[in-house]
This record gives sequence, C-alpha cells and structure tokens, in this order.
Amino acid sequence: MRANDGTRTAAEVLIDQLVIHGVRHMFCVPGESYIAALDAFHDRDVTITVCRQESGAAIMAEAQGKATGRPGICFVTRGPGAANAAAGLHIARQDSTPLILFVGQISREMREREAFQELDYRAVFGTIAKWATEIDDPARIPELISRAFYTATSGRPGPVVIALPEDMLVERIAVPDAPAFEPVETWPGATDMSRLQKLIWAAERPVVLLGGSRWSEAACAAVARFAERFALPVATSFRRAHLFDPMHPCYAGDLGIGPNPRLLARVKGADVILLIGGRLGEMPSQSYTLLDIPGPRQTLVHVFPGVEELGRVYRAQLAINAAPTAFAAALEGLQPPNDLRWAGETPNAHADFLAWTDKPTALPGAVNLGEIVVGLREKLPADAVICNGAGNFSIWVHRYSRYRRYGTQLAPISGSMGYGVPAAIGMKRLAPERTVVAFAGDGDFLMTGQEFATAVQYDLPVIIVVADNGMYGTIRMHQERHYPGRVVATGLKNPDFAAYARAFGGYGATVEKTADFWGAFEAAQKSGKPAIIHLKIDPEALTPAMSLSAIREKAQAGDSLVSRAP
Ligand SMILES: Cc1ncc(C[n+]2csc(CCOP(=O)(O)OP(=O)(O)O)c2C)c(N)n1
Ligand SMILES: [Mg+2]
Repeated sequence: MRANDGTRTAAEVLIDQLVIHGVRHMFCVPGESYIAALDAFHDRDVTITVCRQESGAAIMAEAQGKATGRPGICFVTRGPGAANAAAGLHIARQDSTPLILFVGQISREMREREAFQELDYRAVFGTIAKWATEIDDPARIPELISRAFYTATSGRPGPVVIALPEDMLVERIAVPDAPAFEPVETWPGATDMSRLQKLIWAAERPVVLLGGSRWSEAACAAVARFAERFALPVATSFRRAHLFDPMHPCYAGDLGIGPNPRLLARVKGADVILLIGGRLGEMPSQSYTLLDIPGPRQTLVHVFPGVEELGRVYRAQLAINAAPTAFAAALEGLQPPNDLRWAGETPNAHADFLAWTDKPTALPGAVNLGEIVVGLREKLPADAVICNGAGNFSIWVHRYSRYRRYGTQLAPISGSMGYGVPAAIGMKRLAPERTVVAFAGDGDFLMTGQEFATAVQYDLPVIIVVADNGMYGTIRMHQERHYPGRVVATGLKNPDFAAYARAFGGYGATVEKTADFWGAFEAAQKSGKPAIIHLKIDPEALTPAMSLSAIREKAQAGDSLVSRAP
C-alpha cells in the first residue's frame, strides 16, 4: 500500500481503495480522461485486461461480477466510451449483478459548456444504474468508493457509475483509507421461517422456483438438501439453470423461452410456489401469463434480497426479504411434514424434464446444434463454464446443456446479444484452469466479436461455437409469425468465421456435418489457442420444434395460435 502522507494523488487513493476492497481484476479501454487512474494501477496487484470496445470491457466485468458476487470493475473514457459501456450496465441491472463502472470526466472548470465528450452521467445513467455519481472532492474518495461497493452488492445487486473529473484525479491529498467492505447479508426472520413451514405443511402440490443472484455453492447445496428432505420439485428461472443440478431427482426443469409445456402446467397447477431469489419477470413468467397479477391464485412465497421488488408485481402471501444465501442456510432448520403428499409426483416432474432434454429433436440440414450440445455433456468437465448471448441458437444451449454445478452458466437474463464472447473471456481471465465454451449466433457473435483479439492478446483459450444460419434468426422467426413471407432486415452475409479466428491468431475450424464437430472440438482444445468453430446451420433449422417454412405456412394458414399482432 502507498503511504498515506499527503503525497498520494486522488487517482492513487482511488486505486488503493479498490485494492483494499479486494479488487483483483479490471477491464478497460483507455482514454486520456483517466490516465492518472491508469498510472495508479502501475505496480498494483490488479490484473488489467485492455479491450477493443467498451461494451466488451463492461460485459467482461459484469461476467466476473456474476461469477464472484463481488463488483466487476470497468474503466472507460468519457462520452463515447461511456455510451459504449451502457450495454454492460443494462445487463448488470437486469441480471442483478454487482458492477462498478468508472468513467473519465472532463475537468471540473469546464463543466456545463458541453466540453469535448462531456456528459452528465447522473442524468444519462441515473435510471440504469443503482447509483450514478461524480466525485468532485478527492477527500471523499474513500467514503464514496466504499459506498459504491455496498450499493453494488447489497439488497438487489446492480451497477454503480462513478465519474472522475480529470483534474480531480491529479490533486494530492492526505486522507485515510476506508476499511475493507464486508458484503451485507439479508437474513430471514424466525417468524418468516415458521410461517413458511406452516404453508408447506398445508400444501398439496408445492413447487420451488430458483432465480436471481446472490447465490453460492453452499446455498445451492442447502437448497438441494431442502428439496431432498421435503421431496420438492425444483425448477430454475430463465438462464439460471446452474442453480440446481439437472440430474438431481428433484429437478423439474428450466422456465425459459419455449419451456417444457409439462413444467408450465405443473407450475400453474401448483398450490404453493416458493420463489427464491428471482423476480419472475417477463421471460420466465411467459409474458406475465404464468401467475395472476397482482394476486396469484397459488399461495406465493417470494424470497428476494431487495425489498422494493416484494409486492411490486406479485402480491405474495408470504414475502421474505432475504438473500438466497441466507435463506438457503435458514432452510436447514425447517422440518418436513410426516406425510409428504406430493412426494409421488416429484419423480414424474424429473422424468418430464429428462424426456424433454434427453435427446435432441431431428432438424433440417446436416448440422444439428442439439446433437452438439448433448454430445458436449460427455466431453466437458463438470466445472466447465458455458456462456451464450441471445438468439434462437441459445434455445438449444439452454434446453440440452447440463449445468451440473453452481457457476457453470453465464448468460444474459437481459437478452443482450454479444454477451457470450466477452463473458467467456472475463471468466477465463478469472479462472484460467477452467474450460470455458461460448455459444454465439452469427448476428450475436459480431456484436462483440472484436474481443476475440483480447482472448488472443492474453492467451485465453476459450472455445467459441458460432451457429451461423445467415440471419438474425429470432427476428426472422417473429417476422414469419406476424408478417409471413415478408422478410425485411433479417438476412446476413457472413464472413468465414474460421478464417477470422486464424487472422486474429487463434484456431479456426468450419463444421458442415454434425459428425465433424468432435474432431474440430478436440483440435481446438489441443491447439491451446482461443478458437472459433464455425457451424454451418441450415436456415430452415430455426427452432427445435418447427422449421422456418413450417412457421411461415402456419402463419399463412391463419392458424389461430399465431397472433398477427406485432
Ligand atoms: C443488443 C441486442 N440487439 C438486438 C436484439 C434483438 N435480437 C434478439 S435475437 C436477435 C437475432 C439473433 O441473431 P443470431 O445471433 O444470428 O441468432 P439466431 O437467432 O439466428 O440463432 C436480435 C436481433 C437483442 N436481443 N440484443
Ligand atoms: Mg443467426
């Protein structure tokens, strides 16, 4: 640590605070507005990853926040840098991930003139971030940085934005460091737990839904023990499948986009729903059709770390303001009833899940993404991390992957395209010993595909599987449903992604038949380089259940199931 003798610059005080609060990584794109802060990282024990675009940097930081539960750290320059980073901020907000974005700012004396790249970050990010501020007085750096760590991690976690005026960073000050922050746990009360026990004892068909953030390996294990003792069926929310071992006999499946209809029926037919950590937002609630709003017919027990979410959409019979970590620990104290009336149904829920995910559906074309995801179950170590962005390709990834352990899934709840590649890089930087695979669509990949250069720069052998169907497939699907045969702005002419990988200094392979994938995957692993495997997907293979033409024909026939309203 540098001496606190009045010789430190504000920038040095700032970076010292980060070190005190446990920061080990930061992601950035440099800018002249904050070179004093960059300089203060010199000789500090913080691993710096310099990125090619700020959305990549912000997503890498967000992915580390998701993986560790501690704030991911990102530094960007003013105006355009901050605007580019907004994607990562939005993800952190919707995904409830702790993230601190530092933005270089113009000098204080130029403010309000619309100086070069000037933005008012409180105004611009005020509704995305949990807190957006600017530090004018260097003496308050320890206080405000400490607050940023508490704000990003407590209650419902989220992003914090801190603007740093350029001239402020170079002032010299004598100020004491803050003590290291301690994440604040939010515990359920004894009354909450005894009311919960009574509700479960009176239940006939209870289900448990897991979602949100503020989980841990220990919390997932505690929930698994609770599920076993009570023989409860457990489902996971959209892109939170890693919260429960899919091969556990209590696992009932994943409530995402296009979920198992049997799981939906099971949740609708439940009499008690124990929702732990999730918000049951638009995606898992199937556009808010799963439960009645505001008063569900089922007895809802909603456990959530941020009090503002309780009663916001759903009026719960029992609302418990607690973090999943603390609540899961408290579950150990509950006693199951003697008569587990629902126990006979739980194996059926698991059997429904297995039947839905065991074998991939047949698809048009020579490359079946479902077969590839199923085959990878055997090839990947149990702690391999599977990342993805947004697009129809992710339906196969979510349906057929087996996320066997907590922390093996990194995917955007916010539905942000371009997430998978930087998330994989952020994760591999954090845990170089783990296998990290990212699935991307052709559209999805090129939103942040420039970060492949970052993977090469830091020797991060992530494996990126690009499912290339020559279009923004999800949007084409909606187009065919609502405006059949009228294709506008959804076709893509793509590069040779394998050649792209090689041009960057990575490993590249093209796969035109499913059977060729395995050799390419092995060669990618053996190469020890960041790799791209380019899958040539038939555009007809638009969903696991229906081809592009079938979707169009159904809409043209005016099938009542297909709404014409946009
Ligand atoms: C940043 C961002 N921009 C736009 C969208 C809207 N969107 C959702 S899916 C999608 C198409 C995805 O295309 P691709 O990655 O090729 O996957 P595919 O659906 O073809 O499998 C688009 C444009 C989005 N979710 N995120
Ligand atoms: Mg596509």
